[in-house]
Amino acid sequence: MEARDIIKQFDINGNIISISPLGNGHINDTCLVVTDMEKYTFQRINTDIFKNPDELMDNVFAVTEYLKQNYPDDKTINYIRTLDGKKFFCCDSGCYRLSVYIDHVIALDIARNADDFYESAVAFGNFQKKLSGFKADTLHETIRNFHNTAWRLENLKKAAAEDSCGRLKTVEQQIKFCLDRQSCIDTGVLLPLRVTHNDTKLNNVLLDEKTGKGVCVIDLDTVMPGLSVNDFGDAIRFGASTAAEDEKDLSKVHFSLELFEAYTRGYFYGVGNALTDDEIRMLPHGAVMMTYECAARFLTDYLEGDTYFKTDYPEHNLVRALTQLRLVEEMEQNYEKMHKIIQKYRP
Ligand code: GN1
Ligand code: MG
Repeated sequence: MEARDIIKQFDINGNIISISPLGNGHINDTCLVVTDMEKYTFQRINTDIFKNPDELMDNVFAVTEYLKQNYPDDKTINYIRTLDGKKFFCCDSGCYRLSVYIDHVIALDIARNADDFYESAVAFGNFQKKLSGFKADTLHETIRNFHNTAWRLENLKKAAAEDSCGRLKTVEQQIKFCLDRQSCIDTGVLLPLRVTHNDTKLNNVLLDEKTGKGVCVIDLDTVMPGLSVNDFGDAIRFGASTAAEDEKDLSKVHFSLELFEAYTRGYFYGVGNALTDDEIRMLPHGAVMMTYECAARFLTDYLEGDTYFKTDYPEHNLVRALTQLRLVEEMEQNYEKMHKIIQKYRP
């Protein structure tokens, strides 16, 4: 079915004028749809990764309905049902969903300055706080073991053992780096299970194009029970870097304590008193772990022939893994400084 005909299955206003690619997500395909009355975000759900789109869309609707009801003054993604009342539409070419496009915003792959990152932190901190009343056991686990770092490492080991694409020889040093840190994964500290976002990249917060203020948290596909420290950590992984996630020139990639501080300040402002002492203490560990885990995931995908993340060229996943490993190294060197900053801003 043509995109145009698929979009017409949804309860849209107006006649379609244009459909054009949107955003830089690594998983779903996203388009902007303009009609003579409204703009929409149209997405093809990657069902190789989200194997149960019914459960996925149940989660997304449950969370957005909850946010709209309880925080009506805040902007929340507004999903449009199909003409026959379904949450998404499937045909021979895939499964699709549609939401109202949020206008006059920007999504950044790299912070222009510390304020951008601060604003994203306020938004994610708030998001965490707002969902603290949401019943976690009503959510489906859209991807099992999503932030199970030990499991991710086992997958890396398997991919290395199989070496299905003959790429192992190019990444032996990087795999050793990961294996050397295996013992850091399990800290023995039991943290509370919360409803978390699980993909807190800077570009998953829309910022007002004029004021730079956080407008809306997007990409709710992995909202599941999880750990607050992982949400904090994943945001640091992506946003506290001086370069893009796929910067080829490693000399440009550094962990920025200034950006870390901006995020910490914004995050505590947003999340308020919602975290326990153990969680606060483990925030720097979350940053290292999420970066380490992401490196392991990119390396695994590289070894397996780039079947998970979208890639633009053959070494794309390797390039991404290398930036993450560089960040892990620098975070380790700055561990004590991170703790000091946490203490400075914690409630
Ligand atoms: C993917 O969909 P996107 O691009 O926001 C991935 C995240 C990774 C991220 C790395 C469902 O996020 O887990 O951290 O790429 N999402 C999924 O940039 O695997
Ligand atoms: Mg995204």
